[in-house]
Amino acid sequence: MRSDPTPGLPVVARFEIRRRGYIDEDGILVRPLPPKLSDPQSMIRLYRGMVLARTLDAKCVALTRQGRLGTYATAYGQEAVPIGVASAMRSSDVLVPSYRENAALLWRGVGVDEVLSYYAGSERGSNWGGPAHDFPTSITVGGHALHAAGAACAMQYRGEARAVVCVFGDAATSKGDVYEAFNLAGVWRLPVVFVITNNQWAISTPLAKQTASETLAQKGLAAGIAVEQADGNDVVAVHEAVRVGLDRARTGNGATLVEAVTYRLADHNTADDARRYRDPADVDAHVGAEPTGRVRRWLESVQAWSEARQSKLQATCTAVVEAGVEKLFAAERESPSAMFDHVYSEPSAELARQRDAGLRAIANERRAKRRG
Ligand SMILES: Cc1ncc(C[n+]2csc(CCOP(=O)(O)OP(=O)(O)O)c2C)c(N)n1
Ligand SMILES: [Mg+2]
Repeated sequence: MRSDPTPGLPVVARFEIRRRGYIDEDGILVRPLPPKLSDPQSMIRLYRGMVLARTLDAKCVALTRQGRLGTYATAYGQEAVPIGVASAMRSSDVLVPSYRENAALLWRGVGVDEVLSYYAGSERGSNWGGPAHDFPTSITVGGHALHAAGAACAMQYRGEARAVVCVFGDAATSKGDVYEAFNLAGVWRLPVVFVITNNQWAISTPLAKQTASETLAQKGLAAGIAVEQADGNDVVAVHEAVRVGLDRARTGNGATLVEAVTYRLADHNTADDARRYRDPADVDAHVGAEPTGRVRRWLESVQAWSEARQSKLQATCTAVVEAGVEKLFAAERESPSAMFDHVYSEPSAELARQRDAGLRAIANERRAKRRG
């Protein structure tokens, strides 16, 4: 605590932040694995989820470079967060994701083609075959924390044994929306788990320029929320931290804030070039801690992995991604009016006016093109 108290004043409160971790960078256990994740098969599932996400991300960057997909933000080096989160959830729980949680969407049953549709500008990308109660991806930084608190409020009101998990970045924790969501979740003991993906960067702003807080987890303390930090490159640590939070939420014991500490190895997104503001040596210093290698090393140490299994897994993930890409581009093109269809159940007069004007303009343009 950065204070210089007058001597003799009594201490009225003390706080501490604990950090959770199981597998270190070398794949060595620093504490015993939780019972449900201690068998290699369940670790292989988590590993597969992360490798699939990385494969999808690499493909999406390539498609963007070819002009076939819109701007895309990868989760390269951060895959343990969405997979740790999703693997701890039940399908009846509600995920309120930001734009780096595609791995969680896949885990929860959203198709590769559906994830891609979002970045291809189609409304189908938010109307998926995964849980219909999950929220669409929030590009708006931090605004969705309020929706998460609202959804948790509804669950509490109805007496349901479900919970909400809301994921956002380090920069989101400097926003009023997020503090307000924490406050409501604390005072009403809402069944919600907030997960901060602390990847050290907000586009070109490093964490130290964004907040003077020692940890981001402590931002929940003032709201009376249970908080902890997790090694965000350790999929087991993220999974357990979220699982404990979900148990707390479902048993009526209130909200949790998990700060998952990781590092953004890639550019912010495909419209960014991080070399303009970030020393590549900083990136190099974090590569060794990335989340997939350590799980692989652990699996190898218990003789549950081999080069052959790795090749097979990679081939499967590539095939899944390629099939999704094919499905995306084979799909019938959506009418431009679709972008207005899901704003309200009934369009307002102003929205209808905009839609009709837009459709008329497109029709005129097409007619003009035909005339040559
Ligand atoms: C409300 C709002 N303000 C600004 C932006 C522009 N913006 C997009 S991503 C981003 C940085 C977010 O950083 P962080 O929360 O750490 O998430 P990360 O991208 O690192 O995962 C900003 C400022 C936005 N999308 N929404
Ligand atoms: Mg960030």
